[in-house]
Amino acid sequence: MRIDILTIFPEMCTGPLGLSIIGRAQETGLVTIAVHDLRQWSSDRHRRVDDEPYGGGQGMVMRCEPIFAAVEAMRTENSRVVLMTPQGRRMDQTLVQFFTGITHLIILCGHYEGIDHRVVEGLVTDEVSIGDYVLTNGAIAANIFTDAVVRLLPGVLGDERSAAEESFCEGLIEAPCYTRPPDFRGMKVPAVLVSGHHEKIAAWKQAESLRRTAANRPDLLPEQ
Ligand code: 6GU
Repeated sequence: MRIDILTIFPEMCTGPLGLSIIGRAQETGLVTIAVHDLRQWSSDRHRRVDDEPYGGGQGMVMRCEPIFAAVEAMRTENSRVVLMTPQGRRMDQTLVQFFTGITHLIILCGHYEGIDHRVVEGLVTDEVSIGDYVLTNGAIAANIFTDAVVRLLPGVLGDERSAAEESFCEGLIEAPCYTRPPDFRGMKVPAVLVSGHHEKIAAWKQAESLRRTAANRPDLLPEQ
């Protein structure tokens, strides 16, 4: 998979995506991530990428020209052009899985009050929001989207089971986990986990998973 990220704050993406599991996935060639400064495609004397909104109103709007120039320079027949925007479809694991099947993602990071709507109509294939709250900058959302997609690519997680067994895969929250020591300040690891009894451990995990889902995410429980 190749991912091109277009932003006016490239360092907001290169830092976070260059480390840990996503950083290693890039080093081993499982994914290529290129972060581009949108100002490169501004023909404006001052490299401006924003302007005042028609019809008045608060803030500035991102201009069409640099975004069309950039996307037209990099897209192919296999590209999807994803706009990170709080007005997009709310991301969940099902949407993330859909994007793992795409060979080329171009991610546009919004900023300011918004983006000229001709970009949405003329270039964008998918509008994605990472949740119902507002960020200052789409680059932060692009990191989250990229991380969620790339970690599902074959070979990125060392243990192939990790992605399949984790939270949300079966629609429930995972059971809690523990490591040494068995007693920390009087807080003990549940006895069943150190019992070595695999069936009892599996039953305990199932019950804890249900209990924690009911407490934290009742919306995930199947209808009665
Ligand atoms: Cl994708 N961008 C911004 N600026 N805020 C958001 C978002 C995206 N998703 C949720 N809030």
